[in-house]
Amino acid sequence: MASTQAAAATEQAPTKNPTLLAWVAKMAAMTQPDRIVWCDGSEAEKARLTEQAVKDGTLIPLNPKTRPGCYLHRSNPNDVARVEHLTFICTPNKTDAGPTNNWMEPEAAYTKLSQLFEGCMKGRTMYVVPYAMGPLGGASTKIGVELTDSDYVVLNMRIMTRMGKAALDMLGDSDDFNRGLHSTGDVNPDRRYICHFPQDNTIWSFGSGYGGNVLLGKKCLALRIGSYLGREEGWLAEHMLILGVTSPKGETTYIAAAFPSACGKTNFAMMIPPKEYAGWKIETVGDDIAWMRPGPDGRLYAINPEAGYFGVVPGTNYKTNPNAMETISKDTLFTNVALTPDGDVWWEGKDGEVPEELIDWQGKPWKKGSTEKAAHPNSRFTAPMSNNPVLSGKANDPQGVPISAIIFGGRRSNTVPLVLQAFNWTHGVFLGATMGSETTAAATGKVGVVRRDPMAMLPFCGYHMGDYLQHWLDMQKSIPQLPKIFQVNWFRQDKNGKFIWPGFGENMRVLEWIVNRVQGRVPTQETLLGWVPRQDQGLNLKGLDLPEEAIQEATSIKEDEWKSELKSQEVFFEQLGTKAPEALMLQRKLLIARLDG
Ligand code: OXD
Ligand code: MN
Repeated sequence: MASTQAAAATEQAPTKNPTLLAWVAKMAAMTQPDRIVWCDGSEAEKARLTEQAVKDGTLIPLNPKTRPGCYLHRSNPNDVARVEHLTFICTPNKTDAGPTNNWMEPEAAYTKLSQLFEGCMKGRTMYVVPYAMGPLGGASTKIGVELTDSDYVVLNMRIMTRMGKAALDMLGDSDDFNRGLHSTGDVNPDRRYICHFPQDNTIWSFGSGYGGNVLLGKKCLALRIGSYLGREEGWLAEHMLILGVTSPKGETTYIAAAFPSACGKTNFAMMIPPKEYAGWKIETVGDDIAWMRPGPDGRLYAINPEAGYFGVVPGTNYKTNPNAMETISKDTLFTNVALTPDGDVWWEGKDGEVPEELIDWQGKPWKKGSTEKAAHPNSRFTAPMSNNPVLSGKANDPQGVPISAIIFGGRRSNTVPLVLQAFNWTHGVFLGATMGSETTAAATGKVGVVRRDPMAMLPFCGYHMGDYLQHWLDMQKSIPQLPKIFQVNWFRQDKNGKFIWPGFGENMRVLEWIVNRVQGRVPTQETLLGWVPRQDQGLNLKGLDLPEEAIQEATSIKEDEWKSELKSQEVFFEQLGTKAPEALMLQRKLLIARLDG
């Protein structure tokens, strides 16, 4: 059997790359698929796979008049989010994975997962999916190959990455590619593992069909393996959107911003400025991941390694994100939203009346007024970035864009003010390191609990978090023109639990202040925590219907809240033990001294 699979893998292969052929043959011998299909990324292939996915019930075609080229997928209800407790970093030493990751010894992990993968593709097709993370031919671009038995994964990968022949051509005969193996298995949460082997540039994912667990280019390669490679090679792989903001004078400033999952990165990256900002323009380079490395001119350059968006659907509407609504109007895969009687999709927070009747995300009849959600809170769209009306002309530039500001933003109902600027790079790294955020539906587990989420990378850092923070500090030496660092919080609530700051397009006001600070145009006010907008020459609040007290509440710094915040930060730093960077410990001491002083 094994030799038949090996022969089949080689015979039909559109490549002579010996390392790739040998690896595919080895994986095929283990998983024993009935067929091996090498994906070329063509339109014909897309049509074939889509037809087959419709036939086998994986995809439901939507109304071609209202949603041309769009399909609905319903996942197994036990498989709707990332599974952080089943995600492992497999390094020879446990300390290399660090205290914030689950760890398995590599040989033990390979053995355990081999038992699951053994024969798991019998009766199924193994798709060989070559893909590029980053613009084709770019120096920062990385090649991966994902072997999967899911046509849904292939169809998503062709949106999210540059997939097929072009990626294979870029790889040529090189052995420098990520080896990704995925099987949906029997979608049993007791037999579900997402394992990363950074030393082998390998990912094995078993038992899930959810994007964040199985589109291996995204969280697994672009962040977990990427962050590991970034440390080895002197760059940063970050959970950040990248946007360009252009003033009426035509000056463009590029900004990267880290927010935890489901905290509005996609909305921010596609924001439409309010009417007071006529002539200003926001353009999207990326909505989730940034790979950043020093450029020849001493600035930090960022690329978006992805080619599509895997965004949270609920709450998306023409008020919160008109550009996302346009983006998902065609050629989009929807996962776990509700279906309307006329073949369109619906979700909580969509514009217009709530329909009287729907089919919910689990395929069950749903009536208006039901206490159950019609769409899953973590329902998603997968859409090509080329659909985005405000896609930056630089999104496909292999050089990337020079970053002038980095923003760290958590979801905090209290404590963290609307915006502040770090005193310097080290203080900025401290602000990123001490980010906390209330958990969301993007990962399984309790929602709304504050957890430390350094740089929004807690679930995505592929090595010891202490070493990761040290790597950030060390990068200062290789970036002569450092970006300025900022912290924001759109999510502060009043005593009735209502968001104080209106957010969405109005975040442009904060962005303008950041741009002005970067360009050295406005003075600022020093506080215990950092520099904040001055009352006189600060945020532009013209046309914003918000009482003065609300602005004060959103921007306030309450010392009692900061005393408990510091305790929670201490628990996090203690976890890092001796790997907690000394420079950050000093920042902490300085902050305590300022608060006590
Ligand atoms: C995502 C996530 O899907 O962060 O981007 O979970
Ligand atoms: Mn994300």
